[in-house]
Amino acid sequence: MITVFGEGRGFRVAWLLEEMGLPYRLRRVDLLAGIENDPEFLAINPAGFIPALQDGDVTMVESIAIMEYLMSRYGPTPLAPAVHDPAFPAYQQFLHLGEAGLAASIYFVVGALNFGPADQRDNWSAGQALSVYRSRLGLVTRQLARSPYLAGERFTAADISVTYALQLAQRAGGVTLGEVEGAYVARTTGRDAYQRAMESCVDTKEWVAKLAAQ
Ligand SMILES: N[C@@H](CCC(=O)N[C@@H](CS)C(=O)NCC(=O)O)C(=O)O
Repeated sequence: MITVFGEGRGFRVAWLLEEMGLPYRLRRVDLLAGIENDPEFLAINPAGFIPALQDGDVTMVESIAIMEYLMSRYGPTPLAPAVHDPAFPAYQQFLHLGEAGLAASIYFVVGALNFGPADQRDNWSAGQALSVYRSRLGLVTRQLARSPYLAGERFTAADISVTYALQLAQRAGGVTLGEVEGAYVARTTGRDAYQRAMESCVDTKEWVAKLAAQ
């Protein structure tokens, strides 16, 4: 049985697993409770961040690498265009830009805004991270003017990667999505597999509800 440790970016993995129809279990990891209190998880990922994956004797971290592993191991799947498919270059680029360009930078803005001391919420590093996020977002906006999904006409794992980042920015990064990005997120999150992942990721669901009530 595939086990996904932790939500946060683990939501991407759960969504992908739902899209692929693969059974999995989610093992809760509570970062706020202090990861030092979770020795079982630290044995899986001594660096203490989420998500992690366990699949038989395979243990992995990094949400995008985990998605690539699952699609290669249990594919082929239309979520990952083949290497000679004309959609492949854009797919590959946006799959990684969703984390390396977007989520990795907005994550620090989210941290500063939600957990930082009041006088540090707008510090230089948070400003730089936001400006990196915005510049990468420009590439997403340009691509969405060309096609409904980031790799073209079809939904792929690149859309899972980027949708997660856009939602993180919108929910907790103080970012308002533009019309094009908003319509895109409505399109990607309207999928049944997204809804099923939301049902199974109870911490994410609870966090989203809490933010919406604020
Ligand atoms: N690039 C990694 C980022 C992982 C990451 O930063 N996860 C956050 C939660 S979504 C976390 O565990 N933060 C606590 C820490 O880094 O110690 C991925 O895509 O999996």
